[in-house]
Amino acid sequence: MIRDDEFFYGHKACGGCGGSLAVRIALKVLGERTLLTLPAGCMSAVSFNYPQMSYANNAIISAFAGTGAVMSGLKAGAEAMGLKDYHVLGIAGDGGTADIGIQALSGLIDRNDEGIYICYDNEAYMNTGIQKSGLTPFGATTTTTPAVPGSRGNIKQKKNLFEIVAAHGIAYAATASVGYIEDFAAKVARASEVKGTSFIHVLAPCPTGWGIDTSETIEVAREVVDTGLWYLAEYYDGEYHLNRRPKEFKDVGHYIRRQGRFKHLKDEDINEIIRLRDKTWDRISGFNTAR
Ligand SMILES: Cc1ncc(C[n+]2csc(CCOP(=O)(O)OP(=O)(O)O)c2C)c(N)n1
Ligand code: SF4
Ligand SMILES: [Mg+2]
Repeated sequence: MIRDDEFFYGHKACGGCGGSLAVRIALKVLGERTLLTLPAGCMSAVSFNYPQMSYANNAIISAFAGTGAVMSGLKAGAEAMGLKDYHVLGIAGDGGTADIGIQALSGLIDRNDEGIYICYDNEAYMNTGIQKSGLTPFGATTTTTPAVPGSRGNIKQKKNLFEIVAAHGIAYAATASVGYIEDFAAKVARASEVKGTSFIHVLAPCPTGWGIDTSETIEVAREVVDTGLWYLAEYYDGEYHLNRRPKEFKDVGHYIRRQGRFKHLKDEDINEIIRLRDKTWDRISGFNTAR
């Protein structure tokens, strides 16, 4: 049950932006009494355009590396002011979370300060023109991993951010996709009930950087889950839980071929992506089944 109220509107995100959908839904779940911090990245660049601000709740833009630290500051400030019934929320991109912000995130979890950290993952530094981040997938072309003749684009795999976070012994962590929006909304609600730090890693396609049509965002965000290239899971009570265990995976080739960022890939590269996926599923198939 989410509110009819909108807390994120009038922003300048591109049509079909998956990140802006994640922000909108998270705020509809959490409501008006949410103290939000965002670092540099698309979701702040499109929304803090003086004299306009696109958040109807309390929101601030912070330094690129600082989301986790600013969340602790917001919590301490709210306590000092004697506020009641509020949420502390940090929303940062993949670069702002898995790369430059990882130290502040680790410190936040270590302190176990109460707040929800959402990483919207569009798989590159989009706001500055599509550079590779630690969460860019194998094979993607970016301006810093360009697909020139004889190259596959990015040769690294995504960091396993979900399990890096879980390894801290966090009370609650989850993966999600804007393609399964009810699942994401339910996870935001669960995260908001945690006494301590909680974390959600939501995959959020970017038509501009991925080379898809603006109408394809949701379809692609579902397909990445249905092909097994992204898994929906939670970590709580010290254990991993899988939300979906597809009996059969959808065609990886179809997912790859529809995106401009992968158009240089050959059949053997797609086979490599399938091999890496299968290796991941060999490992995670031992996860519990989620509640
Ligand atoms: C210390 C610092 N380094 C670099 C930048 C430039 N910068 C601003 S946004 C951005 C990219 C953010 O990427 P990501 O966190 O993935 O968010 P996205 O733009 O993809 O939404 C960069 C490199 C900055 N603002 N501060
Ligand atoms: S570049 Fe991508 S992430 Fe940034 S606003 Fe546009 S669609 Fe959204
Ligand atoms: Mg990004």
